[in-house]
Amino acid sequence: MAPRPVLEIDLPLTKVASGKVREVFAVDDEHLLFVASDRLSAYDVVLRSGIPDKGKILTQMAVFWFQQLAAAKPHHLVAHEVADFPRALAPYADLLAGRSLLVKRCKIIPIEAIVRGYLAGSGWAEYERQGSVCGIPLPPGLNESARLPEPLFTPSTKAEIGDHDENISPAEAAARIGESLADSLAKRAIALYQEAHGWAAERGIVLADTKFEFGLRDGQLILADEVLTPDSSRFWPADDYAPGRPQASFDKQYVRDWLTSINFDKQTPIALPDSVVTETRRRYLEAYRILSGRDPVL
Ligand code: Q0Q
Repeated sequence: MAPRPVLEIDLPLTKVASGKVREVFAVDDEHLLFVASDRLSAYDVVLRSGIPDKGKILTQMAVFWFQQLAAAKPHHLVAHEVADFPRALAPYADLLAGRSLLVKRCKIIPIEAIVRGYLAGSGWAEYERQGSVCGIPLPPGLNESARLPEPLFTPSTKAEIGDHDENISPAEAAARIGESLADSLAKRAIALYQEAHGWAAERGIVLADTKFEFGLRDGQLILADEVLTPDSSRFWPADDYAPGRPQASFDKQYVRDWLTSINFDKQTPIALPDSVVTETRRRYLEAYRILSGRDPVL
C-alpha cells in the first residue's frame, strides 16, 4: 500500500527558494537543503493530488545521475543520506529521508541551460513558425519529434514565480552572462546531455531534452539543482518512438490523457483519480529502476 503523498515541507529552517515541487532551505553559510515534495504539476499547474513517493524517486534519480555521469563533475551535491547531514537535521529524518539533498552554496547563473536532441514542445512550436529553435536555423522539412542533426543548447531566462521561462538565443545568453561563460555552459550542458542520452537509449528510454542549472564557486562551473529527472526532462519510451507526431511521456502520459479527457482548463488545480495516481507512481518507479538498475529507498 503506497503511503499518503507529502505535499507540504514544513521545517524550522529559513526557506531561501520555493518551486512548484521543491523547497530550498538554508543550513549554514556553506550549504543548502533541497527537499522534494510529492506534488505534481501538469501544464504548469500544481494539481491537488500528489504522487506518493514521487519526491523520493526523483531525488534518488538525480543522485544516480550525479554519481554516474563523468560530465556531472564538478557539482554541488554534498550528501543525500540524512545520516551524513549536519546533526541539527537529525530530528527531521522521517520527513527528509530519501527526498532531500545537502548541497554546496554557489552563485546561480541566471540562465536555464536547456539542451534539445529532438524537436518537441516550444522548440517544435518555434520551428513550425520560423524554421528555427531559439533563433538557431534548422534544416527544412523536419517532423515533430524528429531527432536533431546534433543536440542544441537552447537557453531560456529564469522566470519569476507564476511566469513562464522565455526562450532566448545563445547570442542573447552570451550578451547576458558573457561570451566565455555562455560557451562553457553550452559545452558542459551538451556533454551532460550526450552522456545521459546514450545511457538512457541503451535502456530503451529516449532523453528528448532536459534543463540544467549551473552555478559558480571558487572560479569553477558547478552543476547545480536537480538533474535529469522527469520534472526537468522529457523521457519517451524508445519502443514507441516515431517522428511525425507528439510522443507519449514515459511518466506523465496517464495524467495528460486523463486531463485531456475531462477538457482540463490548464488553470484550475484539480484532483486526479486514484487509478491515475497509482499508475503514475508505477511509471516513476519503472523509470528509476530502468535507468539506475536498482530500487529506490522508500
Ligand atoms: C539555488 N535554486 C533554484 C531552485 C526553487 C531550485 C537556489 N547550489 C546552490 C543552489 C542550487 N541548486 C541555489 N542557490 C545557491 N546554491 C537554486 C532556482 C528554486 C526550487 C528549487 N534556488
